[in-house]
Amino acid sequence: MPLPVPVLPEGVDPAWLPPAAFRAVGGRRTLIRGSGPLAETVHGEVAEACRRFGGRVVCDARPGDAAYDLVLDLGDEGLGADDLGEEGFACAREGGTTTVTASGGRGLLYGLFHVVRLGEAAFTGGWAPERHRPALALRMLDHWDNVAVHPVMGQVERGYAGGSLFWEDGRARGDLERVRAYGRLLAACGINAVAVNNVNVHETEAHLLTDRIGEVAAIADVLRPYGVRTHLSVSFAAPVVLGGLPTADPLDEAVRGWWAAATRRVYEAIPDFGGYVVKADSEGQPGPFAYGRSHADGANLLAAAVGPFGGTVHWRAFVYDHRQDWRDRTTDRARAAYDHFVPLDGEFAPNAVLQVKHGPMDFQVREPVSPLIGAMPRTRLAVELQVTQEYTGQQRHVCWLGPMWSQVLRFRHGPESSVAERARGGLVAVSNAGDDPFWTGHPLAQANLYTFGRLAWRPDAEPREVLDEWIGLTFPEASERLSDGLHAVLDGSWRTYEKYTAPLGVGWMVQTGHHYGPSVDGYEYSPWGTYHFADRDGIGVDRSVASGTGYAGQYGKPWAELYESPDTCPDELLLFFHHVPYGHLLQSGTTVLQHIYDTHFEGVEEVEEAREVWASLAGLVDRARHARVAERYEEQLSSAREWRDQINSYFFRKSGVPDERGRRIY
Ligand code: GCV
Repeated sequence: MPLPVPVLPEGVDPAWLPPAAFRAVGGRRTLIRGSGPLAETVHGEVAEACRRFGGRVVCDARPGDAAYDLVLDLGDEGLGADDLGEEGFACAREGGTTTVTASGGRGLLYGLFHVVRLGEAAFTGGWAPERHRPALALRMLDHWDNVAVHPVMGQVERGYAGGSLFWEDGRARGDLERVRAYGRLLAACGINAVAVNNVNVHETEAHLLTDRIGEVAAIADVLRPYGVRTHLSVSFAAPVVLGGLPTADPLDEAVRGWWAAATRRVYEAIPDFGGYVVKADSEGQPGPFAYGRSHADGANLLAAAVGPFGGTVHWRAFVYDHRQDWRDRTTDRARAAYDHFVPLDGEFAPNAVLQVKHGPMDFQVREPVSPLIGAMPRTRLAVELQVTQEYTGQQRHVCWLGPMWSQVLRFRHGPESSVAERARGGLVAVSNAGDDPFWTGHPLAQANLYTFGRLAWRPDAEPREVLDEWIGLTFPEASERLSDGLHAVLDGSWRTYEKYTAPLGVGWMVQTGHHYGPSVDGYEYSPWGTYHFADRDGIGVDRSVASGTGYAGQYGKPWAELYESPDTCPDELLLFFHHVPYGHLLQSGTTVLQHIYDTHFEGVEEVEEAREVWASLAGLVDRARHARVAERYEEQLSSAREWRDQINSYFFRKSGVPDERGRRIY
């Protein structure tokens, strides 16, 4: 039975799967061979395309029974699908027939979406056979969604796209059709796992593990046909909070028994459950430190519980002192994850994955790649990115993060392997989606979600080409003008955002709590370990080995040496690694202070230009989308001006040195 394509509620944007994206697949004679739930999903997709655009689809006939334009073959024969794994697919074109072969259901579905992306080209001329396999087995989204609305953080922590897709009024949504549509969008960009609740596990959410597992199972049921497995964030204190035990000590037998029993019940409800995500001893969450145990002890406790069922524990490495004394210059938050976890390398169970944020701090617009990723060869690591734009404009600003992620994934700590190669435990990102009609608040932020999925599949893909794919799917009738316009506003938007916000890798300077808008000293005298140390003479954090916190020494060659000296440290990270005078000459030839002035003026000018480009696209994109983006550009521009003026005035007042070009500073 074909699985019907999800029906979107009135007014909800189809994002990168509008019906017209399937025009080339419709209008064909298609044969689907093979059976199983994902073959039914594929069948439903093709049937819907045929319903709209003509053509017909036949299931399970023997090849050769008739001539087909498209054969979607779930089996071991044909194009040597045997070494493609569950998710790979091969495709070829011969004698007027395009064939996709896969040995697993997910592979077949990904193969179909590949054909959708190719459009007419999939059915034109001849082309060389192709084989596709994801570089990373786990491509996952973490949702920081609360089941019950949190008094401070709301329904979705750091969510800028309305309410949760999964939860409403303290329960799983009764109607999960939109979640089904989400699963379909995720499959179309290659994402295969979702954690459905916040890593900060409050009391209501803790119960999802036990008496409320049925709600998670209902979500898992609608995601499964799209090849998306469901994961759950759990509280390390669950044996105490839910089980009534006096302790959550990972070495206590009763605690181990409690986790084993609770996990067995989870798998009874969700047989293909992916596993647990854990934030422990981090920003107030409970963890093994309370019992004098290590994080390997903690992670292995849960790994033992999910292990018999094939599950995984994603144990987050975001462990640092969030109650630091700002007067204390010896403690450096950037060092913390490395200091905590490197001594544990080799101690984690094979199904315990250490999930490391890509930078050592917290998703700032510019950070070096975390040294921890290069320092734990005997541990399975997952790298965590942030698609939700907490520090990059909160989906009110255009900030396409593809180029940043691509740099991170290609970074090599040493000669042997890139970050993507070290991420054997997968690539994970905090989702930016919610129940907003455009899914992501800012319609152009959809490009970030799509790009994340595609880079997780192929980390060496050119981000610009991924953006082309997104444009082609989202706007199937896009003219060259529209496509050029979209590139013009998106391609450089991350660098534009960087220009008008915190300079040269120093980070923060945001308003406290919600993290939107400028406040240069917002976190300067706070306990969070996020300082810039600006005074009348200079700015930046000395993280050198010679005179600073020693963080630069956490890298191997060549980075440790490169970062150690202000003369060789890349400009864009200078203030992350060094405290320098305002007159310090950058490699670009300008002084730090003049760079700050110049980039802040430029950043605002670039937003003004982008706003104009967007205005010129009216009539080329649908009205609602155009209006929403136009409205957000007004906000972005006014916020960018505020950033420019606060930052420039702050440094002018501190240093007394005017802009050499005499522009207006307050
Ligand atoms: C879910 C930052 C965010 C928090 C988030 C935390 C984390 O501190 O501001 O909202 O908590 O990162 O990644 O756990």
